[in-house]
Amino acid sequence: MRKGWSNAAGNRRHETGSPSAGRVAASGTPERMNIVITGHVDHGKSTLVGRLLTDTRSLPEGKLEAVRNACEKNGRVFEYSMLLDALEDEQKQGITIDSARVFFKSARREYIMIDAPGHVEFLRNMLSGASRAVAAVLVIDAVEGVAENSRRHGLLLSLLGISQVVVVINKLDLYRYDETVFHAIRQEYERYLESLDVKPVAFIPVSAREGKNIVTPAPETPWYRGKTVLEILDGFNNPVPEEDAFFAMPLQDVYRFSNDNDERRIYAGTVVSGRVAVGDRVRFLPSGREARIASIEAWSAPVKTVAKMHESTGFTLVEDIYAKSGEVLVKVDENAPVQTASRLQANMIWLSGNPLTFGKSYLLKLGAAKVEARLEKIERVLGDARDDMADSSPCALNRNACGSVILRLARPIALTSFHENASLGRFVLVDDHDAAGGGIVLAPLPEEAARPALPEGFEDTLFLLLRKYFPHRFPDTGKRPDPESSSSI
Ligand SMILES: Nc1nc2c(ncn2[C@@H]2O[C@H](COP(=O)(O)OP(=O)(O)OP(=O)(O)O)[C@@H](O)[C@H]2O)c(=O)[nH]1
Ligand SMILES: [Mg+2]
Repeated sequence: MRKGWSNAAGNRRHETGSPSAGRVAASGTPERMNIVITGHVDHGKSTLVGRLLTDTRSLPEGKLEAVRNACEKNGRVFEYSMLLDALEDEQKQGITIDSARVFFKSARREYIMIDAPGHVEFLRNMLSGASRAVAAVLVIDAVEGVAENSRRHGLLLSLLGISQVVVVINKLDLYRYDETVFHAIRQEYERYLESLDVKPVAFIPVSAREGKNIVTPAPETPWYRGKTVLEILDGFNNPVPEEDAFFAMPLQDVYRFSNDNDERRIYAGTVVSGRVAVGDRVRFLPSGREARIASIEAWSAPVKTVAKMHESTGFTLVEDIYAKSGEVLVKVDENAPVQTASRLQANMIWLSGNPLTFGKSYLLKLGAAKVEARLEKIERVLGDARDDMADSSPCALNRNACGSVILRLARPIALTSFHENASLGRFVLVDDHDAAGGGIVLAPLPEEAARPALPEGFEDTLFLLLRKYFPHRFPDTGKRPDPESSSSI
């Protein structure tokens, strides 16, 4: 076993893992699936997850009883969602970094459930767990019916290309499992999702609180012959990591061994495609620097010689090179479709009250890369989630609007289309420290062809006109106005 490693500031990092399930072995990893759970506020997302944890017996020994007893002592009504809070408290005490994730296990595989309380959180989670979600559960409260976030999240899933979707219509106990309530909501939501090209695998009538049709079929819904939530989840497929899929790993950080005399660096990240082995020659993109893998490091785990897709890992290199977090490692002898580009065509959703607009600078986060981005073009806009109206001359993406856009980055980054690799083809745009929008890369684009030269004297004439019509913006100082400021007339 290797010595622990630390980041440059000397803070020890822990491996991500769940103390509750504790089943994520460092080696011989069983199949694992990331699922995002979405839906409007209070529709029962946390209750559903709490139920799944309980009914699959994934909770730590005694946890359920402890929470029930605590409720009784304090005169509170027990809620399944409290189990998540209890786990979160436990996680805060030490082991897991990402508290939005909950683990449970079926006979088929392990699940990482990402509980997204709201759309902004949903987007934030895209930065970590949810961005790797391969399937989604959409929860709808039977009493409230299809709500704003039910639509918004459907739209978001469509834009993110998450095609394995199950809709659960919850709280049917409040209607004594009335079939007509279920069908009415199903019909309305199905029609909406159809317009987005989202085809759920199933609509399931459930009561999360009572545990009906979650893990075991409910006798209260004899009219429903479909599968339970867990059966549907078990039927979802992880993308098959092809044996010869290209290797790619966004570089998250560079650490030094905590051992004082050890000068080596560890290049750390999560493998998002393929595999890499000691001895392989890797290239960092966009810098193009190359080096050979000397060792593969793991925290509290036996020494390994291979790192595979989904594994968080760290390498040392034979030739220590300067590399920045955000670069992407590929293998020199593979033809990985990872491209270096400073423009990209994307499908986006915008969630902030301040519209996505031209002339403004945003922070784009893709993989481990963070780069300044500007809107270059809006090719098409879909309106609010409620009305898919097309706008022919869009000048901004307003709150909750979706669109196809072209973004220009301040410097090139390494990426793929979403189709090639989900992790390297998905991004979030940050506006003023808030995750304000997100999307998927349809295509990395080449640099624009150089602009044709302007006719002689054109700029001077233009500036004279600007000064004439916008004297407040371009006072006559005897100098030419700064062309940069012309965008903010
Ligand atoms: N009657 C009934 N109530 C339920 C059911 N599922 C959830 N609830 C109740 O609905 C309320 C909200 O449930 P949560 O699970 O916290 O909802 P949520 O979607 O996680 O809410 P946010 O995280 O705030 O968005 C709680 O009081 C639950 O007890 C159900 O199947 N039947
Ligand atoms: Mg919740």
